[in-house]
Amino acid sequence: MLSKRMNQIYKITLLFCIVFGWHKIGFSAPVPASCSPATLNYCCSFGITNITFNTINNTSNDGADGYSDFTAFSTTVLEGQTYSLSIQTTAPNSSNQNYAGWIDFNNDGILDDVTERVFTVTSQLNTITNITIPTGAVLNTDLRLRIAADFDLSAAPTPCGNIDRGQMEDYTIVITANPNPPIAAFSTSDTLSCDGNVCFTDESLNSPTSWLWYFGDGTTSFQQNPCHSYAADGTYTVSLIATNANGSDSDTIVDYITVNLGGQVAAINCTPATTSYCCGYGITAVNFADINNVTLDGVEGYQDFSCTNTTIVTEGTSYLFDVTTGMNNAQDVRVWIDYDNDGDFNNNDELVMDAPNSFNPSNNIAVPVGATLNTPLRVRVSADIVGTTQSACDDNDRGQTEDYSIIINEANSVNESVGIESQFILYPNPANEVVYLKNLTKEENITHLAIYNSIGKQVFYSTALDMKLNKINVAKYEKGMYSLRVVTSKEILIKKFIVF
Ligand SMILES: [Ca+2]
Ligand SMILES: [Ca+2]
Ligand SMILES: [Ca+2]
Ligand SMILES: [Ca+2]
Repeated sequence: MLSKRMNQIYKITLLFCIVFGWHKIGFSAPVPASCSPATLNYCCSFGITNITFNTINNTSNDGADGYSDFTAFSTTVLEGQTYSLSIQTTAPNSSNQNYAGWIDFNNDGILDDVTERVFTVTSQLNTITNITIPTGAVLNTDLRLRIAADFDLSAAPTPCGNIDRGQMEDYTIVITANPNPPIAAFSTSDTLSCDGNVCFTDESLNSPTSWLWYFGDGTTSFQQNPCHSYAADGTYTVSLIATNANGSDSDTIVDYITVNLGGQVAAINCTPATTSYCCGYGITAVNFADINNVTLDGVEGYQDFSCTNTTIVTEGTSYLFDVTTGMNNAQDVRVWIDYDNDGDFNNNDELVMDAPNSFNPSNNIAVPVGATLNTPLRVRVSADIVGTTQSACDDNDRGQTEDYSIIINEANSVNESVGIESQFILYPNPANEVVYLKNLTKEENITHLAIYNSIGKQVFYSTALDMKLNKINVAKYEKGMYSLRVVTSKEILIKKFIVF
């Protein structure tokens, strides 16, 4: 009798499990994890006090609880969908944390730091980030989701490394097959390009398995995340058709990409990296003439705004250069302008602001006469921990480097000057081998000479000059009209001549 009743209970339980699934009745959990990292050096409310992810909304104690197994909290998600994850930490903790997360997609109990990492957030207080569920994971099974929060001056969290001050929390997710066709979407960070190279990111939902891109210049690609090189200036409309086993969808963005090949600054052989970012170091705004660029701090590392943030200035004129670095940390702030457009910054005459140990410095910058004209020139801004003596190529310790550009126009006052000009004689004109510049004045020293071709490109520059007579070799110049700029101790003259 007893045996029969036990048998009935067993059958009912089995039926229950088959019908409703293990996880729905609370008996199940992910396979055990290979590790449960401890919290070391807990203090000051570090850790996680709320996780909100899909249907999970769990408020908990901070890192004082150490590793916390919340796998009783489960949520079901679709393959190929992206879900928002919110992580909160509570006052009085006012220190930023590094966050990371992993999902045991293959259900082997091991959280692989590369293939199963689903997000990384560096040095934030509270954060909202996205988790995209890939295809190919084990379906309809309880899988472990692990979330780590750690002191941002410690090593970044790994799935099995102990935590410094913060904590790890584990949850359960169940991934189910996605029956939907794609919803096509894409983006790029290069909507304005000066080198013509544009990389696109597929942001389609529901896991497309093939892609067809139309770049707007008659070319296409089947890659998921293609980079394309536009050969000509213009504005281009871009389309993407995304397809999976359930169907297709397309997305078109009209006039999405603008290519301006003339805006390209000279290449430079260094782009300083940010090491050990923390605590709000870096640059949050730059204002200079028409440049007004508000950005994130050093968390973004090196940023090249030389194509998208450019301004026109006039030689011999002063402009306020204003760098916002925030009030958290004094920083060493420096600004360089590549006035001679050689792709290199020298500290003698191209370091235009040197503001050590300062907050939000600004400086009046006088654009010199004699710089390369009518050409985009690279401007470099660096903000870094106090006490380093960085050059324009050194990596930043905590802070960051940002590049901008300027185009220098001639001052109106130097157009075809009068008066004493007649005492500087240029001959022969036209020329095909050499030209001579003779100075008939007694008191004016020539400080430098520069020659520009018909499109404003500098083809000659010299400060090694004779007081009375200078000879310039033009034998290798292409035929055409040239402008010789004569800069003296008193004035600037323009002399036009022809090479034949
Ligand atoms: Ca917690
Ligand atoms: Ca795994
Ligand atoms: Ca910035
Ligand atoms: Ca230079």
